[in-house]
Amino acid sequence: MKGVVIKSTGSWFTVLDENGRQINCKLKGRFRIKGIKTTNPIAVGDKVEFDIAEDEKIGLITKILPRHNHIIRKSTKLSKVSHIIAANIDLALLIVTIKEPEISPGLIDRFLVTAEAYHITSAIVFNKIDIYGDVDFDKLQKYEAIYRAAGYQTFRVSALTGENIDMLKEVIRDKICLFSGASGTGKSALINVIEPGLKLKVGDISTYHLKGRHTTTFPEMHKLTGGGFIIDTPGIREFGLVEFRKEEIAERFPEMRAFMHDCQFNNCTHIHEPRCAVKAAVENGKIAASRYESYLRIYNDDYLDKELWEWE
Ligand SMILES: Nc1nc2c(ncn2[C@@H]2O[C@H](COP(=O)(O)OP(=O)(O)O)[C@@H](O)[C@H]2O)c(=O)[nH]1
Ligand SMILES: [Mg+2]
Ligand SMILES: [Zn+2]
Repeated sequence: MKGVVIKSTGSWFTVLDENGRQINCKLKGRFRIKGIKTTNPIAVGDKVEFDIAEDEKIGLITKILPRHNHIIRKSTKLSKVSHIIAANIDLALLIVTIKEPEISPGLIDRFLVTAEAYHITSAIVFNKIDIYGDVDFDKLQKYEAIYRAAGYQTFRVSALTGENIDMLKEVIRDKICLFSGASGTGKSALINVIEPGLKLKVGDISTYHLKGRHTTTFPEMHKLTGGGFIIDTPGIREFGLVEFRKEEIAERFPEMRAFMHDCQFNNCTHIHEPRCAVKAAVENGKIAASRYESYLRIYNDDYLDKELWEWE
């Protein structure tokens, strides 16, 4: 039998089968996944095969089907062992707000770059448009222009008034969708308007800080009535400390990727080299200055262990 893992405690797994039944499963024997040293072999989003005897209530997972991506967390940047947070994510939505709390462009870029490294499609959702004034909408337009030019979809929504929620539902339909973003941006409120039956707590201060830095958490996947799943809780922290080789960072900026082949040197870092097509694109406005600045900051490792990890 086949199914998808919707909940994991590390040793027990809730598997949703093709008929919509939920079965508690254990692993048959020990699993090892080639090339990954991990504390847990299976995570939410994993597609598995399992056996269950007719008179039994507990299933045995016999096989993990190939993943098209997965996100991990490491206890430290240099740690060799990682913890798999979720697998087979079709879309990562970054929830941001122009105000309450104020948007952080650096964090947006770091998130998008990480999603690129994981080969996960991502998009930006601007929530709380019900409280924006003229100045906020001006800012919003600037952000939309920057990220659309870079190749990302953006959405304007309000969990409070329900504006554009139907559009958002359409976007996430039939997908495994991850909701991420800083505390207070309205992730729980949005998930509740998308799927009212879930009744997630809204307005709660993140309990993350109380749990401490290296606590292992197992996110849950919520099935949507309209088809698809939402993975709740992964803050940017759960997105993992991806180790970038410096020379690959530029490739994680789609708009830089589009120009870098025209640089004079094929090992161009786009920082100090002559005849750099990326720098030329920044100078003539084809690449946003803020995106290029984020590139430099990530290149110089400026984000690590700073505000980034203060996200949920
Ligand atoms: N005005 C307004 N407030 C919102 C909206 N969405 C969420 N909030 C409020 O923002 C606060 C944080 O929401 P919550 O969903 O807990 O954020 P989370 O930390 O990202 O899960 C709560 O007080 C919500 O009522 C919105 O669209 N408009
Ligand atoms: Mg929340
Ligand atoms: Zn260059």
